[in-house]
Amino acid sequence: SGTGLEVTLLDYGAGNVRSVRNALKRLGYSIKEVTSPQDITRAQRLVFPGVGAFEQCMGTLRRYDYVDPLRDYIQAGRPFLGICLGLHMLFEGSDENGGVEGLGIIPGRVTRFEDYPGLPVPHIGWNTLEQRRPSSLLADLDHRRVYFVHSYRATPSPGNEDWVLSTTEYGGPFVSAVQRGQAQPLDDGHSTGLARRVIACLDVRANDRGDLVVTKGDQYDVRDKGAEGGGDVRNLGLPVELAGRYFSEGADEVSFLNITGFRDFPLGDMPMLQVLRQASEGVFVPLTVGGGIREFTDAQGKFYSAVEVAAEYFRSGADKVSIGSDAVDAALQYFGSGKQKSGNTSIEQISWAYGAQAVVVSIDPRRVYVADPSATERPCVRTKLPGRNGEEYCWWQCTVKGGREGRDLDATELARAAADLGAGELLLNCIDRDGQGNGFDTELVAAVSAAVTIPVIASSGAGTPQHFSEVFHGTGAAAALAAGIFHRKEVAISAVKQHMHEEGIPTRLC
Ligand code: 1PR
Repeated sequence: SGTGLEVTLLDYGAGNVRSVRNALKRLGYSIKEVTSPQDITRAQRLVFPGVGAFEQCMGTLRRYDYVDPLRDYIQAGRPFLGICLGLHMLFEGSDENGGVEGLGIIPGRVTRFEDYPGLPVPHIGWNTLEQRRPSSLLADLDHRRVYFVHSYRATPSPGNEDWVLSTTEYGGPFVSAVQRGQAQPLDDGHSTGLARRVIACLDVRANDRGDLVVTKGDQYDVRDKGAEGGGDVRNLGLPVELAGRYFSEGADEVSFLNITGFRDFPLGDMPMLQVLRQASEGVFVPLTVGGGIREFTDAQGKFYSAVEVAAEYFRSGADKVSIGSDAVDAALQYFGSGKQKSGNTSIEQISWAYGAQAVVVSIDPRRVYVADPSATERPCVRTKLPGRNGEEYCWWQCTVKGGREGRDLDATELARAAADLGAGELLLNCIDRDGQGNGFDTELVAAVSAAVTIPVIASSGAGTPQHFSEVFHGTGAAAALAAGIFHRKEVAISAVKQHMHEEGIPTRLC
């Protein structure tokens, strides 16, 4: 506990620092912001939660003349906690953004993970710290798993071995923590390695009275069947309350999807930003927000870039943003120009500014059956679940605007384009399975996870804990997401994880 103590926080304005702020407050610290180089020099304990891309981070430190005071402060051995980029920038430099120099305090460079089969990049999720030397710093960690989300890492070498406190295994060891100091090694006998994630998803929209509620569709239809067609928007609870419940029940991440974001100006949607701000005060697992992440011109003619829209969500507590409809347009533009990267799509711009790990592309596909692959130009697979007329082949048509309009693009094509443009993860829904409770579309998940080297989140259709082991055993999914069964308390997150553990699937048991 830090009751009564002051922490100086170096927030240089990129990414989500709110979670660190909230954690410090929860521990009882008061927070002083760095607003001048002198604030660094005078700090008693300095926390640097580096978020985003290396060049943005170092560029901002240089612009505000923070580099020398920061280097002097750390070299003097004064209390410093660097998180993520706050660790990376201690090294000599990084290959990210074409090569950028760091503070040069620890020997070694930060390089990109190499592509190994079955190991998607970015490395995302709860992985284990292998302690290299005694330290009390890690003593309170439950089961030694912590959450990672990054494409770049430093590796241990003879030059930096005095610094390395822990390494983590992902296609070889990388440096996950460094320390100047001592204490006890840990061995608690729990499973190790990157855990497969279980994600709770909240589809959020305003009901007919204008209140923001968590809703849930059947194949994307979120209205109860009324006497004359569309009834009320289903209300399964309040977003902040449900997010808090899922955090305490052991969800590895929580996602909010503003499902009508495609038609409203998201920055006008203050309640959604408010939801994020409140949720991030009590939810200490990563939060993703989707819906309406794209550039926008408001009614007064003021233009907002996709990066500005995303920035507002990051500032409000989101760790990642999820792009749906706009990613489909970007992929069509990409294929239309012979796989040229224009640099002006929302995926590219947000990825450049905040790093690939902050950009999720949400795919909303629907099965299209064909009797023969020659009947379509889209890539087909032979399916074990033939269509109504006995068709043995299918492809998965991408849609926009919450499934309202289809495009001539297969889910695997969108996946490849998104990954090439800089997305760090795919949220793979399936309209046919959404809300049906009869399991994930494992054929779809297998096809998409085989098409890319970034992590794929399987979504839509979970009805039982067995559906999770089915998708993890049968496909390359890195995570699985569910909504309805958790909202209606039909299956507990702990029951899913217990089942995964019994099936030998690495999971973070709480
Ligand atoms: O297009 O960038 O504005 O983003 C809109 C976002 O909202 C997309 O991520 C899209 O998936 C989502 N969305 C739009 N309409 C709906 C709808 O349901 N009418 N929801 C919608 C997507 C699917 C999952 C759901 C899983 C699991 N919902 O989020 O949570 O299918 O459900 P289950 O476990 O109950 O089967 P843009």
